[in-house]
Amino acid sequence: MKPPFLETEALGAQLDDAQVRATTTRQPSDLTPLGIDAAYAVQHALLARRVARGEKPVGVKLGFTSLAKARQMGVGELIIGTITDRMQVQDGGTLDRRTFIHPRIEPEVAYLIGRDIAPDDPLDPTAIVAVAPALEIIDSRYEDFRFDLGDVVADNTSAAAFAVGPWASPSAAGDLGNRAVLLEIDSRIVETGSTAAILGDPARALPAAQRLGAAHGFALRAGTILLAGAATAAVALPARGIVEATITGLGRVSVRIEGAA
Ligand code: OOG
Ligand code: MG
Repeated sequence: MKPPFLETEALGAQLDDAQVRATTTRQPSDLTPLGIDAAYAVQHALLARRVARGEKPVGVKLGFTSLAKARQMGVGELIIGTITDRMQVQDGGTLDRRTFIHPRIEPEVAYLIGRDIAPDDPLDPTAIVAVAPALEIIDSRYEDFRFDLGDVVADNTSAAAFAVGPWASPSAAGDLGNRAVLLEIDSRIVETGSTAAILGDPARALPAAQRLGAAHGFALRAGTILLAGAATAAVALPARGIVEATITGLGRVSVRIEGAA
């Protein structure tokens, strides 16, 4: 069932304003849980506002691809969101902690899609032309970082910022099914895991994105960055310092956090 237009726009505006002002807002589910189609409609309305301000979508992200994340947040279904050019920070670049509410950071694998993929195209792993280690900053716009499935989908899957490390060709990167993942803050290890935590093998991210994208209105075009989902639980972003993710045999990516008092 399609949600009423006005309600979709109002919720999109509410979440968009919360992000812009770096303040929390109420969970829609506190009143009535959003159905999945209604939730994606809100997410698309929220993205349309960002696009109207000049932002360009550059990719999609998957959420809850790992058990660690699903357990941490109490949501067990795969979700998809949009990442934009405004959210991207260069590898080694600086993020201002004050632009976020209660940010967390997590190590991910990023894929680069090399050609347009139509919703009913057969699965084709050669559509991936590059792969890289990545960091995602998530920042739920909801009080206490608490949400149900509909809430988090409406909030663009908590997407806030991301960085992608050096791209490698898939053949040079080799099988990424089980590589060690390290998350470090100022050279102190805060999380360890394996790429196997991502859907059993992050190579499953493309088929998952194709399926979710087709179901919920996300285009996978040439040049799309695909964030495959966290390999470990997310950790609170420090007030300042350097956060680095390392994936064995693939490389490392870092961001510097500044701005907090
Ligand atoms: C939702 C986003 C989940 C991931 O990698 O699993 C996600 C959240 O945890 O706030 O990005
Ligand atoms: Mg993530």
